[in-house]
Amino acid sequence: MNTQNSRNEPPRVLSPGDQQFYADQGYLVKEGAIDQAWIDRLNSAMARLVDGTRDMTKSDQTYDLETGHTRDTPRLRRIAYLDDLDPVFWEFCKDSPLADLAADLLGPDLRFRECLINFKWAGGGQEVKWHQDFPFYPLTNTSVAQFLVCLNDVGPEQGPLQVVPGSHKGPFYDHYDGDGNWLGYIDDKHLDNAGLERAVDLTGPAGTVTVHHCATLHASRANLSDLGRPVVIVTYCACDAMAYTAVSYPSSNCKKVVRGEEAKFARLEPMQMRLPPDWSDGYTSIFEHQEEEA
Ligand SMILES: O=C(O)CCC(=O)C(=O)O
Repeated sequence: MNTQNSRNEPPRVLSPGDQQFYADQGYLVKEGAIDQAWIDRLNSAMARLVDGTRDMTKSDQTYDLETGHTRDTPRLRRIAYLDDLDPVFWEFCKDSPLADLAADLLGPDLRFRECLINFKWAGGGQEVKWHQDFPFYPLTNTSVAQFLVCLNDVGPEQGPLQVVPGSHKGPFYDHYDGDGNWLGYIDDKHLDNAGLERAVDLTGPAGTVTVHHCATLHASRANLSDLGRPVVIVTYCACDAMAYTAVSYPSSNCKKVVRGEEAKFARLEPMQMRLPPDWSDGYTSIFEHQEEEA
């Protein structure tokens, strides 16, 4: 993992202790990382997008509707391509403290990959099964991570993200079944010694940012509470991490440099990584893949 700042610049928003915690544990939780003014703007933009789905009757590559979605009671699992849908989201990805936080963990030369919302709607929002992110989008090195921004307060009853501390130092797991079908999760039979009993819930008030390393084992329970759990998810990577495969949500901003400079060299970590399916003709969402295969 490369959490070192190769230009020896001081961290922008994190402490050296935060950086060390991430390097050791493969995740970090920062309460108050995003201020209320940003959270209000993001919530308003999200509400406008949800409102625009009222007449939709089936999911497409941008809007992933949950069973039970109607005009009067919209229910969604995910909206992708946020940075193209509303300028507030692109401004957030490039100009907010989130990119500074990401640069403190992934390196000063930082590339944007994607921005989406996972909703976990109140009263049943779907679980996400155990998986690692890197097998979905292998790059030449592992300086890539997902940053989740809580738009509501998130407690244990709302299906928060769960991670297994330290699991980023362990193996990459296969996300296929025995017949070579993509599952989008890790089959239970591989998880006996994965340390799931040590998993921790990543909770916090609105404005909390959680980040997990691309090899960290993570999942989340269904949201059976009466309070939704919308999180904006932004994926950044180091500029010298080059993609081996198509990006799931290739927005017009995908791969733009948001901090520092474009890379002159690719940095390669030795690895043997089973490639995901080719999504260059379109990706739907992890919820759909996991549901199909369940
Ligand atoms: O929204 C969640 O709880 C899980 C997010 C996640 O792991 C994913 O979308 O890949």
